[in-house]
Amino acid sequence: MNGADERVHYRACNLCEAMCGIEVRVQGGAIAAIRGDAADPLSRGHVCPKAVALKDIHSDPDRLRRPLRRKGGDWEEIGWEEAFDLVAERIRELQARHGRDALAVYLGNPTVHNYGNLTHGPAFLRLLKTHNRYSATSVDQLPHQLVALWMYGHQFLLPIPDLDRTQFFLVLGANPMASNGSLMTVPDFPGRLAALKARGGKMIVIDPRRSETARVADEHHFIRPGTDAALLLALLKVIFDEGLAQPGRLAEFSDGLETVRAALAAFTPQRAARATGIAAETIVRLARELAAAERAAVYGRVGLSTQRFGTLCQWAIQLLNLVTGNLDRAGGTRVTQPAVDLIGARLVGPGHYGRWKSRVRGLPEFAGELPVAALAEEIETPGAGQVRALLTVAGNPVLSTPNGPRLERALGRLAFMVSIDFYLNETTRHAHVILPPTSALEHDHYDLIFHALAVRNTARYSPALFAKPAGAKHDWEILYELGRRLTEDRRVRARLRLRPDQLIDIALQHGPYGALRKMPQAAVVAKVVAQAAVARLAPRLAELPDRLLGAARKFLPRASAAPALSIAALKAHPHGVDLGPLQPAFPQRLWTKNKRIRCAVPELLAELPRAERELLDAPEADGQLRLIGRRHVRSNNSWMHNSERLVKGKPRHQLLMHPEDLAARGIADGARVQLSSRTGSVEVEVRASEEMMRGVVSLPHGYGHHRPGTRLRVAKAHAGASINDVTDEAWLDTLSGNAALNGVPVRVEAA
Ligand SMILES: Nc1nc2c(c(=O)[nH]1)N[C@H]1C(S)=C(S)[C@@H](COP(=O)(O)OP(=O)(O)OC[C@H]3O[C@@H](n4cnc5c(=O)[nH]c(N)nc54)[C@H](O)[C@@H]3O)O[C@H]1N2
Ligand SMILES: Nc1nc2c(c(=O)[nH]1)N[C@H]1C(S)=C(S)[C@@H](COP(=O)(O)OP(=O)(O)OC[C@H]3O[C@@H](n4cnc5c(=O)[nH]c(N)nc54)[C@H](O)[C@@H]3O)O[C@H]1N2
Ligand code: SF4
Ligand SMILES: [Mo]
Repeated sequence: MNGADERVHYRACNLCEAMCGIEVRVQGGAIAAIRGDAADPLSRGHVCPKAVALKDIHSDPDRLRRPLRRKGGDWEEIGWEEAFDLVAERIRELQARHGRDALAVYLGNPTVHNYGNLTHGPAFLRLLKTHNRYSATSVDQLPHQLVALWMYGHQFLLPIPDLDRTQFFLVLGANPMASNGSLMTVPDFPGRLAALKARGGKMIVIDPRRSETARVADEHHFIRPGTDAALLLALLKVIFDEGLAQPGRLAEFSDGLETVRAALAAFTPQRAARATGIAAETIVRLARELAAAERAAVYGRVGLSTQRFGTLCQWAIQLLNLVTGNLDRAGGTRVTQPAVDLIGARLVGPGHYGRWKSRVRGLPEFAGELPVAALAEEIETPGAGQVRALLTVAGNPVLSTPNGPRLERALGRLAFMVSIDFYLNETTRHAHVILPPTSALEHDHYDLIFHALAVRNTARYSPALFAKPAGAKHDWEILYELGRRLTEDRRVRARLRLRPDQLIDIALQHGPYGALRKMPQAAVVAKVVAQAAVARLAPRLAELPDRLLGAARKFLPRASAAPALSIAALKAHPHGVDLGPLQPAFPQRLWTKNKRIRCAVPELLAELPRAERELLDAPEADGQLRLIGRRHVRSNNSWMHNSERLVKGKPRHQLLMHPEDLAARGIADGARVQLSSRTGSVEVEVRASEEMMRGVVSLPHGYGHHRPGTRLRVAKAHAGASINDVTDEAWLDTLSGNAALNGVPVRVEAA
């Protein structure tokens, strides 16, 4: 191989939220090596073992490259035009016959890791005009967004821990050592934690399992699954009762703190101790330390949002950060200033709640989506509005949503199902047509979502590494092709025809919010006027053919004197650009009408009596085993277990259980056990583990690849069992409708 054949390509890994910069060496058209990009201002050279899987996915013979149509018990490859016509025809026909809501849509997690789906998804979904929209949001972060809407007026005003400056980091229900952070884009968590400790800071972890993150913490406390709301509200109460609340300038634009204080009477440290298993003295000490810390951040993630009182937990976290004066403070928690300001550029709306309810169970919509825990019953239950067709995009709900087997049976009853996905897996095997998009390395990328959730403001554009193969389609092109067949609206069709980078270029030129703040008032006004013009013109631009678009943009006013970002500017900086640490943003960026923070949210206050009954009055340690989930750095949700290099070594999908809990049942370490719940039962191998709290068992999600009819070469040893065969679609965070995937009551018996 001579040097001329070799090239180096820089991009961001899009497999998880950390968006690490990577350096890819290509030799003779094949990837020779993938390593961290030391010049990336955010990730600074960090990568995890999953980065190499980008290559494995790209070259995976299991990855679909041509549309498939189900034919009896088998599949046949068909052409794109035929596939698009067929899908559009079936959707049109079913919606015409049974109404718009007869079509349901499920968007999976990689939707947010693929910017073409983000630039084109919303416009496409709108034209389908269905109320039956579902996504991975309601098995994940819905409570965060709901609380942000209620308190700050916008679902996407999500304060992020300012990890690089904090001195006191209280982590609940998150394991960034394995997950690399979530709603906190934080590549190189280990390095950043080391820096925190080196400057005298402290990390405390609350988790029913002594997780990888708990192991490197200064303190770890076990907590009974699902009881975090009791702990958090007790912390808040101690801070109020002891006169430690010091919201500082936040008090000037926060309403209802007094009402909140008055509503906490029941949540004493003693009663919280009984509920959580954390000693009352510890709760009091943690409250005092949190209040005394100069710069502190309280952070709770998946373990907290996917439990019975998930929304209450996220509210209590916001309040703790607020009353200690840490919200919007350096080293506390702050909203970000992304180069593409999703909120300011109105790429994400503020959201709404409860405008309609799911047909069968009456669960509330949020931001136009219904909780996915209701999808199976919406397919099964006859009547007007019954779901008869389903489109899935980048999702595997059979493995990732509660009571997967029920959903699986329901999928088998659909009149039509189409999946935009490049694997024939546990979910897509039920489709009638599968439309496979290009691999991540065949398209360009800009992290619209994760730049907006990162611990530092940076921007990075990744061009495609490989040219799109002949006869391949990107996700956005698939949406465009379907869209233009399903609508007569010329504007919508024109809008869908624009490439993602053209749309993002317009958004980038709105400029970072941070730059706005530093400008003199007159310049700000000038810029806002200019921005409004751009915003008004942008949809019109969509109607222009490519050739005219470039010309038209020249006449648009440049946003500001500050060097405006653009796709071209980012291309000139292949490692990304640094836009600096998180900046203050409140009250200016609050989206509430009165520009004030709403603390006393009536819906949440109304939850307190229920929390008191179910958490504080519940019999102490009811003897019931509780099931929780976990993640591993060498596994990614449900879809990368066929990368041999990634899963190699001993299987990691055993049920973890405390040795004494095993002994009490006469079960040996390594035995096969039956794990059962109200909804179902799976057989798994059990592993004795001192890292588990007594009475709690842990199983990772995303396994269960033994199902027939898939085209995945997952080695038998790595097939595992699906935790969501035993999670419960009726076990919810009632306020939001988010699935309570953690804390599910279960039994474990020898198989
Ligand atoms: N390697 C890897 N990285 C990933 C993913 C992956 O699958 N693999 N998935 C990505 C996705 S989609 C997401 S959303 C993020 C999630 O990122 P994280 O939120 O960090 O998710 P987990 O690693 O599941 O950590 C959840 C923790 O909550 C604990 N827990 C469970 N129940 C409770 C409870 O009741 N109370 C408390 N206090 N703790 C509880 C669990 O023991 C676990 O340690 O990770 C992302 N990154
Ligand atoms: N019990 C339990 N269940 C959980 C969780 C838990 O902690 N415990 N975590 C929950 C969380 S946080 C999440 S986010 C969900 C994830 O749930 P889902 O999003 O439903 O599932 P994934 O496993 O992420 O599946 C992703 C699918 O997208 C496809 N795909 C990958 N990249 C692309 C792409 O670029 N384009 C297209 N079109 N398809 C692509 C893959 O082939 C795969 O089929 O699982 C949830 N389920
Ligand atoms: S942590 Fe791993 S999977 Fe996540 S972006 Fe970085 S390299 Fe990719
Ligand atoms: Mo997630």
